[in-house]
Amino acid sequence: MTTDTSQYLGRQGADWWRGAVIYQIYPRSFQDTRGDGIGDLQGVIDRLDYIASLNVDAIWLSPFFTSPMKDFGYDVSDYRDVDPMFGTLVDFDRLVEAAHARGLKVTIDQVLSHTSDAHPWFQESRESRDNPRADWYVWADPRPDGAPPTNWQAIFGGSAWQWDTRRCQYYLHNFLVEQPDLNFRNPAVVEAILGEVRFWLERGVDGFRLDAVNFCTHGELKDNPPRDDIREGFIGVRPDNPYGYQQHIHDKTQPENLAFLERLRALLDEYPGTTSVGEVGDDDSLGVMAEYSRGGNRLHMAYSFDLLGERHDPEYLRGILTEMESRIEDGWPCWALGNHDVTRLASRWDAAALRLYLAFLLTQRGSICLYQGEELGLTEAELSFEQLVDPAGITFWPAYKGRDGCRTPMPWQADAPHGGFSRAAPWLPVPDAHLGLAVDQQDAAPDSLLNAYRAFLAFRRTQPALVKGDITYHPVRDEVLCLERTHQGNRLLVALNFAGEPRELPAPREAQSLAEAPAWVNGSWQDGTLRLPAYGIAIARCTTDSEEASWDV
Ligand code: TEU
Repeated sequence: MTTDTSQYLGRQGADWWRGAVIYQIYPRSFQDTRGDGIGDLQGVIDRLDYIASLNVDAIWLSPFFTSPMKDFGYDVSDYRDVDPMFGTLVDFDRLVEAAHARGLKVTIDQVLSHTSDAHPWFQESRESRDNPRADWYVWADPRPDGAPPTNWQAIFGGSAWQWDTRRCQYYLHNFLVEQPDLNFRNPAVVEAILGEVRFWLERGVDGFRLDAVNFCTHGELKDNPPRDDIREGFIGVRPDNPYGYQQHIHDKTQPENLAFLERLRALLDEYPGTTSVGEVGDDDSLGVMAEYSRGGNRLHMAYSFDLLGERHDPEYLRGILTEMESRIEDGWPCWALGNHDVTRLASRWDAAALRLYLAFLLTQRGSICLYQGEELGLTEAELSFEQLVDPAGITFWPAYKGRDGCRTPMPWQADAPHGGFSRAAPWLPVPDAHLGLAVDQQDAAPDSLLNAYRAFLAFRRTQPALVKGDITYHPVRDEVLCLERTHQGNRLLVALNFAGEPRELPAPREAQSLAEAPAWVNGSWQDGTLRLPAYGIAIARCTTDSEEASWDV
């Protein structure tokens, strides 16, 4: 193929983020250089060559800001500084410079919907009902009987309202008691928050992952109605958590939040080439992803938990993806199969099909997030109750074990203490089962999962149709999901066999296996027949003049 791919490499131009692959780093668990058992920014710097070797386009750093760490950094007490356990602002600046030198963009988490209760804004706000920041958080009087103002539930357990004895009022917290929600209905709060975001834009970041972005604006203080169809597999939405018993009509995803997103986008537009991806947790996440990312004046992208649950049959996956395509208009999705909030992919879906999942994820239309360790096939760590530190797991044990199992440290070296993560005992243990999967082991093995990720990511970069092309899905047949990506006359066919046994299907005669694809993309197209091994993958090119080539044979 003679197409000049340089403009599609995903790293160049102001829309580098469209179709980019973003590697999520959970700094506490990436690499410790200070010997305290907790990862740090210097550790990320030291491992940038590894990250660049994966052929990803960007990193997303989970929070490293000053924090009492009740929710491991998602409770920020100073938006403008680095927590001493992670290093300093100087380290951060060095990290940005070193990443850029390797062609990696740097995006950071912004936890704007709530602060830590140790944040000076909240400390002031809770002092009285008439201080200058009295209205910066969501305060409300009790009901006449002293009960909380509404029936809203916190995702991490209990009422979303916490009584405060100074003001003799309740404050709203959608997550932990120590994570009071900011009042985005107050224009002064919006101005202050935009100032915090500008601080990082001025420091040269390339974008933001916006935590729980649909929680920023709360609604009228009215009770949420009940629901009876509790879905499983999402944080908070589970039969053992009353958060899942309600329709979340009033507590989040309010139309007024759009005005905030538009202000935020206007700010980002002052810094060309920066981007944003909003995390959405809602009963209608796909609708909110579309609403938040369309129009060119809100977020650049949004992502949800729809591919982060237990279900992974091809009908389900196709259902989510086709619904997204039909609703997103000019918006842009971001997809992930793992993150720091959900059970590790290798333990959640079929461990035998990890190459299939990687090909599935990386052939979808949208940008992609990979979570550290996914490329190694790390399994969920089995921890005892005594080892847990995540408050969500401690509260809901044993029905829900929380998020520690997907947050254990990266294993770098099989024969080093703690897998080479730290000289000291880490904040969460490195499971023995992870040592055989350590980076040094997989680096040396050409057939390793790590090298499969590298190869597929390198291949994807050369295929504009996979990075930015349109997408169409065919009906699932015999557990085989078939899709097409088209871009400027190039047409790629992708077949993904979700069955644990081989499949043979009729296929367009014009389809020709793509020689550039990694060798383990092992299906074949021949004389109108597609042959796929168990969990096999096949990618073919159809020439432009074979538009009529059809799979519906
Ligand atoms: O998670 C947000 C979150 O859990 C919800 O938005 C989720 O989508 C919803 O429950 C599904 O219905 C983020 C972080 O990723 C997480 O680590 C933090 O603990 C949390 O916000 C609070 O900051």
